Amino acid sequence: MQWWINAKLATCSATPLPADSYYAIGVSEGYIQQLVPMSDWSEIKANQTEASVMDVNGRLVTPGLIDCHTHLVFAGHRAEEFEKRLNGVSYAEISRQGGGILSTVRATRSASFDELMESSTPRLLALMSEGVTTVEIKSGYGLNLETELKMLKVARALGDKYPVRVKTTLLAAHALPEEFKGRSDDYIDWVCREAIPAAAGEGLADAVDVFCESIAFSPEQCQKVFEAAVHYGLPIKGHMEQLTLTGGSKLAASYQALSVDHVEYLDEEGVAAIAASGTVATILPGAFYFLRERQLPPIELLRRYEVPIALASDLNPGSSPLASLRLMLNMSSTLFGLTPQENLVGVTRHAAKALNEENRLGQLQEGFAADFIVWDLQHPAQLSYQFGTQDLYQRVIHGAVSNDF
Ligand code: DI6
Ligand code: FE
Repeated sequence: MQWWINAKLATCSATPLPADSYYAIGVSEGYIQQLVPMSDWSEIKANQTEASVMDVNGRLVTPGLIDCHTHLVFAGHRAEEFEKRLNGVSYAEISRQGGGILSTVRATRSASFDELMESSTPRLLALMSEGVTTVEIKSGYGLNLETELKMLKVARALGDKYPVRVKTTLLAAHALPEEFKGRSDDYIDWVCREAIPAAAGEGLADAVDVFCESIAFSPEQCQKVFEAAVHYGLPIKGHMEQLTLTGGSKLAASYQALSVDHVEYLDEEGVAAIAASGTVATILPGAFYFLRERQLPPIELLRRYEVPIALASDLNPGSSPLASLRLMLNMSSTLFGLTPQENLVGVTRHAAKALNEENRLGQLQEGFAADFIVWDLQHPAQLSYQFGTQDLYQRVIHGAVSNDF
């Protein structure tokens, strides 16, 4: 058994341990086997034959952070578009000029597998270096079979190459590709008949996502995608109520969605529906901030209905080119009013639930994966309070220390 001793734990479990005591964490075979108060340590130590012991000297230990919504595999950038918007050109006009999501689609289609690996790696490493041990990565900049699958393969390959867990999501219903202009129902048919079966058949997707929005796909179209996903045994998620109220969240709830994401325009009916289905609401403060949105997500309603709230970076070239989950922890409090405790659970236990991993990841609990971060911090609220400070002391994933990658 390997031990980390004198740890101040933020377990992120529903039933927390007493906050002020120090614990020893016993790990073997990649899992947390024991959590014991330090008052019992001498007895345990005496019974250990080949124990290796790491004294963390009272440092804070949390579960590894989980970024449960990213689009970090893409080619190119959209800095000119950012500049244009600041010079007064609207997002819609940029779209009409062939910019927006479709400009990233063109760049991603022309990039090779290796080029995509290369352009995505620094974004992944940035997240990892600040404590992320699990990341979700979506497709959605391919919009044809070859490139959607290429993106998912790159995502899987990143998980094989670096000490991080990657969960993949097929987001073929992200935007309408140029070749289907004026034929969005035909495109949705293609998503259901070709894209979902191919991704499911090759084991490349852990879930299926849609962009349900006035500028993307209608609830009726998203329902077809959900039907196909269910048929192939894949759980569903949705980009819902980001710019308008579409009723997409209620629809997603009727398919037991893992999460509905953005949800700025979600109404009480929708909140009640996702509360009943056990769906996570994932808030994305980076996109809200970057697009200078004004409509705040209904945090009070989500609290009242006890909806689990996760938060994520939405890392993408158009609406959140921000490769930092720590920044999201800070913005979640400063922009949306979440408490530091809500934030921490939002990037651990609730984020794990949003990825269908609630029984394995996101908590310091016996039987959970030994993914945790030892911080050069004393209080868990510091994770939300300060930003840009280098606070990571040790990163442990599947029981192995992985500070260098
Ligand atoms: N919602 C978003 O915020 C991103 N995708 C989505 O469905 C935007 C993606 C982009 O602009 O490239
Ligand atoms: Fe997104």
